[in-house]
Amino acid sequence: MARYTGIIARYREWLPIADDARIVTLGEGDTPLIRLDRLTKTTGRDVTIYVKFEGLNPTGSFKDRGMCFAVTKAVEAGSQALICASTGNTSASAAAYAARAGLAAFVLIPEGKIALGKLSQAMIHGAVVVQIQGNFDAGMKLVKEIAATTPVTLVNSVNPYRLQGQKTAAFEVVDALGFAPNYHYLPVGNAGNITAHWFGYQDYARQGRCAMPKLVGFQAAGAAPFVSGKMVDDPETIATAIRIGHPQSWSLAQSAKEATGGWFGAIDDAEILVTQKLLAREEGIFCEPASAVSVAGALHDLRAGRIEDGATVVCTVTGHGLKDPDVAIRQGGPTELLTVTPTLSAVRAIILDRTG
Ligand code: AN7
Repeated sequence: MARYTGIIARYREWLPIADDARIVTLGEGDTPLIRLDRLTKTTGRDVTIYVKFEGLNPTGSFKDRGMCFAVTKAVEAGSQALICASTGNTSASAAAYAARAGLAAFVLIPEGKIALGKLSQAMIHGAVVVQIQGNFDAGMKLVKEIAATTPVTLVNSVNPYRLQGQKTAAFEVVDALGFAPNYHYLPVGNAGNITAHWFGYQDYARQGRCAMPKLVGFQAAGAAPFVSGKMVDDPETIATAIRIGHPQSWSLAQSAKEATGGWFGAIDDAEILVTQKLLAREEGIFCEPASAVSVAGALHDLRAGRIEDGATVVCTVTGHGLKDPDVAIRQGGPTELLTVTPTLSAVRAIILDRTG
């Protein structure tokens, strides 16, 4: 088998790219589709649930698919610099792909509201990190204006190439299963990813490769404009990745929902944390808080009887848990980190206590 070299090589015929283009790749994509055996059993329902673990991309989130394509197209256009606003993952991915391409990267992040792992990524890859005293939505407004008047390429998901790259995740699901799931759950912030999945499934459906799944988007309760039907000015959630009140792909995501017969829902912070821990402890899947929202949504809808027996459900888990070590450590609680003298008796006492 040939060496895997990323989403453009794998899905070139489905992407608008010239034959002689210089491809900027870190081997993104080809992420595992993991069946949730233990968690599915707890629902008592006859369904099959898979996680598409996008946290296993090169920078630890699904953004790498879109960034690979957007940066490849930026290089093709002769761009020298990238810019984005970000809740963290986009900045990490932009910084890495910019480094790979030899471009400058400028990233605007909300001060104090980005997970530690993401900040470390943007910094080590050499991006110019600008913290703004405002939220993601304020940063987004700024970078759009700057990109319109300055020679920098905007690589947020309003850049259409981002969604083209990200649609390859839907292709992989169908290629892995041999069919499309009945339901595909995604965490929603700007709604770029749910839109990209709609594009991907549409591409395959048009060629008769699959039927359309219902696309279901879940948000954090404190940042859920798609559920309330109106923009949120002060979004707040522990899932900082999706702390977004003014989604950029508003109407496209509404269309994705309506065209596929899907819906939107919300999960509060307490349930987000419970689900993050469940995935880690019952299935060995460590995701960041925002990513647990898709699985929480599916479990919620299963309990509510909204999904029929026999259904196949895919939940996209968008980012790796190592992105946000602070939340993970707080999830453990003080009683789970033990300190003892380095003696046989002390260690043995703990083990006997916990296995007895
Ligand atoms: C882990 O990095 O918007 O609905 O600036 O990092 O396509 O916006 C991140 C979004 C879900 C939501 N899960 O995806 C950013 C940013 C994780 C994320 C989303 C994000 P979209």
